[in-house]
Amino acid sequence: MTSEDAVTLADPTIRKASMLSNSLLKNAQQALTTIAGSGVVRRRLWCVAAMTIAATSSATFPATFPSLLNAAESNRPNIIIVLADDLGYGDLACYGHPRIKTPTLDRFAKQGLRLTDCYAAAANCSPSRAGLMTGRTPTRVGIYNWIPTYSPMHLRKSELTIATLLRRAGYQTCQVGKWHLSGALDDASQPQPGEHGFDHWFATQNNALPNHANPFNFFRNGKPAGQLDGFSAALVAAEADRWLRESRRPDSPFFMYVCFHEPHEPIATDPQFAKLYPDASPSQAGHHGNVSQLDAGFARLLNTLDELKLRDNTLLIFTSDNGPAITAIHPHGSAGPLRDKKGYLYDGGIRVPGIMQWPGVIRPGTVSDTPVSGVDWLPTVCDVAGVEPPADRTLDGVSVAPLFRGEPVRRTKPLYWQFHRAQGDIRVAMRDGDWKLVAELTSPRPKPSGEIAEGETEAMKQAELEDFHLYNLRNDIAEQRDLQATHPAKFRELRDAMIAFHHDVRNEQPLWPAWEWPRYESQHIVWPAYWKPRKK
Ligand SMILES: [Ca+2]
Repeated sequence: MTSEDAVTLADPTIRKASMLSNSLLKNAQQALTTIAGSGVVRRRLWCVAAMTIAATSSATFPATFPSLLNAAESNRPNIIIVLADDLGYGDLACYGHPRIKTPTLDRFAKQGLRLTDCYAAAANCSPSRAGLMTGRTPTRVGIYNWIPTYSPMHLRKSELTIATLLRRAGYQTCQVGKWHLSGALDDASQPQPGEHGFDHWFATQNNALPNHANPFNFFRNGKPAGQLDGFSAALVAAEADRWLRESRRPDSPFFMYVCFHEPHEPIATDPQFAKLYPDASPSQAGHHGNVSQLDAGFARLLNTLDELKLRDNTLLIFTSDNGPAITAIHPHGSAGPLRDKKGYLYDGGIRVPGIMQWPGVIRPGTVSDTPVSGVDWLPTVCDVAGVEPPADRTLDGVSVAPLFRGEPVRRTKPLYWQFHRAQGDIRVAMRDGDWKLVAELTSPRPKPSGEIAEGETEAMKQAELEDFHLYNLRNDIAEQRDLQATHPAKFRELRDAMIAFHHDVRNEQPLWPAWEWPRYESQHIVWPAYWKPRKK
């Protein structure tokens, strides 16, 4: 046993379980030792220990836990991360939306673990995905803004993604949907999803173009997929279905990263979903129906997993990459009670839906207010897969797997966000327990844009923090009351921690060359007919 396993078994709950069911645990240990002896991966016992508790304590856990024998045989679960694009904290009925119809996601939340304090790693697309894939603060890895088509900004080869780590450990890996971690999917000078760990990928560089209907810009494993017939969520779900049925081998577990494009603009909504909102304006029906279109894509994925009998041994995580966009064309996304929206570092920009299921491990119908962020998914996935997270670089997240057992997450440093091109003045934010500290930066504040200005990244490395504000989210979810004057000791403690974190990120941040944004995207978008100002 490793020392870490010893620590796990020292946990009093698990120790009690092992006393209750010593022979069961011994069998599990033997089975797992056999697996570990094959040299596949280092394994942990926490999952099996939880199942042991389940097998011995029906009063605490539901009776649907898999048997210990099954757990030992299939101890490495499949893992699926499903990402929505610009889905706000308040955009699902299970997070309080009064009108939008998302029956599958709502049922998924009811049967799983719903996080009330789940965050994306950033307030916009590429940085959020970089944080999710690497477990590192996006600015630290150089993804400090969204990546326009043909940009030199990309997730560098030196970064280790969830997919790379799991593929090395014997997982099959598949990515479908929006990638947004390179400037172009046919640029040989930048690593693409395949070089970042995916055996199979079916991706768009950024958004589906000309919109969600019949997109032309998907690449499958490095080759253009041509003009496709259908709506984006259905196409992404169909590719996931094909891979699961036809390409996946049943002899090893898989990691799948499903990145729906909805409801990010340019929106195109299948009439069957727009029709769900007969009393809404065309724009509102377009937006709300687009979220329902996402829900239907998610439903297709669940149906496939059910038909293939894969649900029981799969950890499935659903979340969003940032807050609602709330644009001139579609001002209908909701951040619920939170302040601001996508692009801001107040919670409306970064707090998102977060729902998980893992039958037999995650207790159905639970809700947690533990703060969780996008940078936590890599350590969490490593934890449940029995894979050692990278030790040669700074990780900014921790495993939140203890939540599956109703135990606290032990975070070693606060959650941290930095967005140089944020909207509003606030460009750095930090959450520690219920406290949220935000600050401005001394570097020049460029407008939201896709360019890399001359000297921009160099200036970022010289910037300092200024103009702090302190909030307590438990009492003040909308971040309205600055408490630094009434809580000076807490303020100083968090300010010093934020300065140290910022310097650490700043020091590691790579430089990019200046780059003029060619606005490829806007030249290829087809906007909805109801967007009168742009109608030809
Ligand atoms: Ca987004």
